[in-house]
Amino acid sequence: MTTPALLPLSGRRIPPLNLGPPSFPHHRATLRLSEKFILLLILSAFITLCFGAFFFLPDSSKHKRFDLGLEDVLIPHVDAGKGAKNPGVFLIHGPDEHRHREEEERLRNKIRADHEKALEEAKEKLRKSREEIRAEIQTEKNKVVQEMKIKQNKPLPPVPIPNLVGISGGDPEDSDIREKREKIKEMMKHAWDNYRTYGWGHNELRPIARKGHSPNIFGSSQMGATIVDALDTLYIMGLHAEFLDGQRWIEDNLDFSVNSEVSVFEVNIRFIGGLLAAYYLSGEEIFKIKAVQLAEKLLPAFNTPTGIPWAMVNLKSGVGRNWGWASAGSSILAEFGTLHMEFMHLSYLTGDLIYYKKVMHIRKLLQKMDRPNGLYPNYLNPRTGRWGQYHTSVGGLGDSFYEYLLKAWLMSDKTDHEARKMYDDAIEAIEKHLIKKSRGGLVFIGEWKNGHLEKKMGHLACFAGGMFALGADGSRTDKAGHYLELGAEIARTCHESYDRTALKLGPESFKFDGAVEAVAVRQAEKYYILRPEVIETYWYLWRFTHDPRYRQWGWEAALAIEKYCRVSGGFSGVKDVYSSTPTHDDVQQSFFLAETLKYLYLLFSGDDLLPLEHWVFNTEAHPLPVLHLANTTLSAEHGHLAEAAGHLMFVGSVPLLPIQTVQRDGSGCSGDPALQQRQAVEASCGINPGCIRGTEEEWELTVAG
Ligand code: DMJ
Repeated sequence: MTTPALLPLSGRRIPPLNLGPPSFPHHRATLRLSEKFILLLILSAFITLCFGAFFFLPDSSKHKRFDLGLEDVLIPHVDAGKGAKNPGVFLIHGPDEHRHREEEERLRNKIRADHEKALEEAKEKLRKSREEIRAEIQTEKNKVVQEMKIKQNKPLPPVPIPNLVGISGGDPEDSDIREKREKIKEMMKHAWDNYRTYGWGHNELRPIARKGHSPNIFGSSQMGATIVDALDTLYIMGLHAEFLDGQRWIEDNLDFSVNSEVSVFEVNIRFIGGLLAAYYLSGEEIFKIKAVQLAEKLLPAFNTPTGIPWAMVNLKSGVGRNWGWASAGSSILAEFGTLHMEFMHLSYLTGDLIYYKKVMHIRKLLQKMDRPNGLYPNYLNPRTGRWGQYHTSVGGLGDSFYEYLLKAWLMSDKTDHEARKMYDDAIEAIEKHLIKKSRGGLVFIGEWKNGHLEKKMGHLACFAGGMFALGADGSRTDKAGHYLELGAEIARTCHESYDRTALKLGPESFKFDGAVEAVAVRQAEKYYILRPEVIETYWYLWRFTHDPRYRQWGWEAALAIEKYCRVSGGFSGVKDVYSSTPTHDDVQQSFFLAETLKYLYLLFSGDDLLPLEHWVFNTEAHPLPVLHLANTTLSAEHGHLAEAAGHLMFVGSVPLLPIQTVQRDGSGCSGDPALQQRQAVEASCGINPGCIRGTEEEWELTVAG
């Protein structure tokens, strides 16, 4: 039986394959179906190969083909000379001549640019100091280690969760206050719902354009900054469905392996602070895991010759750099000095000392430096370890550095005396050189610029009223009353800066010059971008004094925000607080949900919601629990801590000690005399038995503290 030919075989006969004795010993003019199939396969494989070779081979091999003379076939002919109007100018024939010419040009430019870039890089390398090259190598190494860690996705070891007091409640008894609190909650809902509808996943919202907004501090990726920043506010307001929605987005979408250059400071205070607070409030592990993953991505920023981190870091490459505008390539005091709270919690939660070491190193370095008039300048060069321009402020560029010194002490259950001393010293110098009273009797904080006091106070500096009140208790001899009073004076001045505007909202900065008091003079300083600092100060003063004026002032601000900043798509900043017909800036800042609305809500809540003896708010208003571990660590009833290897504990008045898995009989400790000495100190602290892990350097730090 012959099989009908499927393909015309041009009369050629193909002999049958000799695979054994043929069942029908005869010659055939046609092929069997299976044979045809095999032939078809071979043919199609050949065709695929030919096409594949052309389309999928690397560019360079295509170029080689051109070199072999195929360019005439594959690209239109390029002709110079004779017929050309301008000799030396090439004429390209063919319908796509323009496109091809551009393509060629692009290719040439790319090669030229790559070449120049490589040259520049080589030159740059030669210019670098040994330390810098070493730091770069370290960055690379760390990156590899971190990537491995992340890949392993190890669950974090369990640690005892600090005492979490007052994570809900605070219902006011007074019906008027209850109503006000409800109103603030409604404002939060409006801000969140609109972000949910128009900006979901973007970093912030443009409430008028009704679309996402991405400020450069969060890099080029959509990292949902508003979601992360708002979570704890949603939680304490009891907006649990919204909280869950945010949590799901984080679980499914929040990814830090992105090629994006972010601000180390902003990402720390908003993301790490926000995630840690969400973790402590809700107990959901995912927040802790994400916080740690992100923190690992920030670590390369510390690989500078001095260990003072860069302002920005690329989350993927780990390459860091500073803001172009910062004095002589400096890092900023308020940025590298506002990592302590979050990093201490990271070390506590992971048992990894690296975070603790990074921030303690910064502290040690600052302690060693001379300070003009006892003041910390805002700029420090991370390459040389020298101060940049002598500019000191309690507002932008300096603010939260002072705040974190105080809060490091509070967060350590008041055992980190070193931080408290640094805070007290700094505040004394600030009071002496920067705090003045205006002719009209308003106390303000000026800025020190190259040996001269500028009588200008920023909105940002208004947070200091709350800081002075918070630091009053525990201040040097007989000064508690004084600092509470100073806090109240700053609150009054900042309230005046609001009250003297058309909108009853404060400008970005205001002057005290002759007749002008607490008023912005330059147009560029008249905006209000939904900032929280003044309301933050009202809240702290309310908690410490219960003076009703603070609730009244807070309510005035809330009404003004509602009236002038609310739009149907959310809340927006305004460009001029002195104009009764405001223009909106069309940005709903993430800190509006994290801070402004949270402080307002707390202002109209009872003190039992997030009590200040148990919680310390980071500079983005994310509450972190006080680590009350001093007398409980390793005691019999806290045996579980002893089992959690490599975790941190507070020992009496010293900062943090790393501990090894503790053996109750003391066994397992090294015979090293230094370790034995540590054990002796440990025993004298009432922690017995146990042994301590860590290098000499850490130990010295601990004892010195
Ligand atoms: C917030 O991100 C933080 O409060 C920071 O410390 C300073 N400024 C903004 C809000 O104004």
